[in-house]
Amino acid sequence: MKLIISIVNRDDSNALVDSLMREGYRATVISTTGGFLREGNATIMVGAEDEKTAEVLQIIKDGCHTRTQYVNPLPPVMEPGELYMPTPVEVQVGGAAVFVMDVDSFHRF
Ligand code: 2BA
Ligand code: 2BA
Repeated sequence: MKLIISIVNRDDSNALVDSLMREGYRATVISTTGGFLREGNATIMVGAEDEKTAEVLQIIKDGCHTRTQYVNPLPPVMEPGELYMPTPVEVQVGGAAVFVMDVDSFHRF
């Protein structure tokens, strides 16, 4: 069995979970925050049989869209009297950051 952990844009998470459910997978959704943008995203955990991994990855790939977002970088250390004009930088956000892990055992009690 594998545990597939995917960090996705919050806007994509509902439709993605719907797609996973439609295909008979089980999932758990956790509300998370990205360390860089400090914006809410969603972490979706799917426990699935090894041979189903490719299909789960394909559903995630199909359900997540890459976006361009502009962020203001953290300001540098300033001397008194210095002026800092923030210049937004472009970052690519999403589709999904996915980790696949081996599961030693799975129990339901
Ligand atoms: P954030 O940390 O908020 O990052 C949002 C996007 O900002 C990233 O998109 C990436 O394009 C950019 N970014 C992040 N850290 C950066 C840095 N140090 N320098 C320059 N640009 C940076 P994604 O790579 O698609 O990641 C989306 C979210 O997935 C991330 O949100 C984070 O919550 C998670 N994530 C991505 N890679 C991860 C990893 N290796 N470990 C844990 N979480 C990860
Ligand atoms: P839920 O997804 O809200 O599922 C609640 C209960 O509904 C499940 O209880 C199960 O009896 C049923 N169920 C869920 N998905 C189903 C499906 N695709 N087909 C038929 N029945 C389904 P539990 O199996 O005891 O799961 C309780 C909670 O544990 C789940 O809440 C989910 O958050 C998590 N979970 C269970 N198995 C998981 C897995 N393989 N991967 C990720 N999360 C899992």
